[in-house]
Amino acid sequence: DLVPVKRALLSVYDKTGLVDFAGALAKRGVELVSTGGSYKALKDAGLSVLDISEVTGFPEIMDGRVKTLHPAVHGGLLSIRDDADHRAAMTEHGITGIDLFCGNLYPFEDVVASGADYALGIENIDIGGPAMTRAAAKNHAYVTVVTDPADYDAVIGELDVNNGQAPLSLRKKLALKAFARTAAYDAAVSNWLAEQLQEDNPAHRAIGGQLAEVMRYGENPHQTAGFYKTGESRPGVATARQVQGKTLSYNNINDTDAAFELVSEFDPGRTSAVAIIKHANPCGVAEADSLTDAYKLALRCDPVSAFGGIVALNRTLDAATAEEIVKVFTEVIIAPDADEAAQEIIAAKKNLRLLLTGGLADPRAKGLFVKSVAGGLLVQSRDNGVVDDLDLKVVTKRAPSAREMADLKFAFRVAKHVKSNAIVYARDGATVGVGAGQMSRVDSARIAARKALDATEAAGISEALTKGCVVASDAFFPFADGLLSAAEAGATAVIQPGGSMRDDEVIAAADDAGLAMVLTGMRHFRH
Ligand code: 93A
Repeated sequence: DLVPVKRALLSVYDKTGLVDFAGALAKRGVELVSTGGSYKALKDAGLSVLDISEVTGFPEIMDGRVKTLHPAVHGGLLSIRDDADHRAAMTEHGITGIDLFCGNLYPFEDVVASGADYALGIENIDIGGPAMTRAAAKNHAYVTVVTDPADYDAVIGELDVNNGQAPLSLRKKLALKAFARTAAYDAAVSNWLAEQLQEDNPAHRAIGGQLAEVMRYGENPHQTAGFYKTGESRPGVATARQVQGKTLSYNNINDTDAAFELVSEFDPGRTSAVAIIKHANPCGVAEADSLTDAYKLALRCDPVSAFGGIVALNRTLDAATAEEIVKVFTEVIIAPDADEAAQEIIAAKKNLRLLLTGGLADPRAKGLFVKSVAGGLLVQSRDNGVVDDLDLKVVTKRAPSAREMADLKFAFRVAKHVKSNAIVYARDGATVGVGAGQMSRVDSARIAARKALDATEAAGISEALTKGCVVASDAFFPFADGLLSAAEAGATAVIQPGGSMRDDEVIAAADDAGLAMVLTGMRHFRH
């Protein structure tokens, strides 16, 4: 499993640690070969080194575009050392084996991140570097590939404990790292190109994230997890500044995203909105004149579930609202901003995370939504439908009152962010019961009604919160039963997409029950 390292090829853009590493190799009897700038750095440091053109017998041409793309290089990296035919080819063409490749690539990501124009971006796409990296990584049975200066010391350490030879375990580990690097590099190139061409490139963007963080575990402690960032500027959990608190867990990130995407539906120029999220579903959402009122109303919907929840706000967090939030055990607060007094109040709760996004996410923005299935990825455009843009049709004899209409829009806005089947009861700009994630719509309706009764009881009020409320459904009522169970609970108006084969039956039932009903023509499934 040990391979002697006799010849090394070094071709790095980032020359950090290069001279020390090459010097350490030379001291151990390794012959050095190098390219242009790397060669110069080594030579200047007094090391004995061969220029790559002495190996290829070919000059560097076309402004360096072709300097290492040569059979003498790739034959040296790819040959199977104990294969007779490969050995014969090496002898015939005068190819010497390269046992170690040390390389890092043109800084394409940095160059485009700093706003380079098209031509400069293209020029910074490294071709020869990834080719050598991949060749060396493929042939890790014989070759050690070093792509990260952070690994230089460890490689020398391994050579020392193994008599100048590289062990297979090291070569394998470094090969994996090398392929991960070239994969990320090509993903960055394709993402940039898609952006330049203003093309939506689902496959590329889906896999184009950069590993930003390795989490302690995933959804459960026996699962590993990482957070990949796509580099999109959308305000939210991936781009927010964490002001304080422990690092976010996998579930925290997922729930915080759901919470912030939901409050981003509420225009801060019109209203204050608060969402409290548990397990990616809202256990209370409200809008009001002040954030404090909105928070209290959101909490009223399901104070039991709000324990350990995520709170998202659509306006700058103020001290009065912060005082209310810290009364309940809360995992994360996310808001566009927080004033100083509010931050002081939050600071007293050391573990409570506070994330500031600098703004809200545009609910109408295009974007991608990725989900994995066995053996594949499902990619769809994000659900960017907004109820204000829809052509709402009143289909019942009675039209909703202005108050009902405002609540219907509110409830449908919220239902979009509730897992299907979603039923949302709302009154006066606040949810009063949420039924989420059931396999039948009528069950979601019953659960929402049940939760509204609990909330009424917890609030210690005599009149049921569902009395005179409205109800929203994320998809059509297939039968009249779900609608009737909402009417029974006290709902007076309904909003739903419509489009069922039995729409006529459902509309007739609504009329019989004296309900006003609005069809949106747009469904908001969320699974
Ligand atoms: O322009 S390239 O794609 N063509 C090549 O043949 C080639 N060979 C190495 N870029 C190439 N490289 C890259 O040059 C390496 O990946 C490395 O980033 C850089 C090292 O150049 P120097 O040693 O001249 O600084």
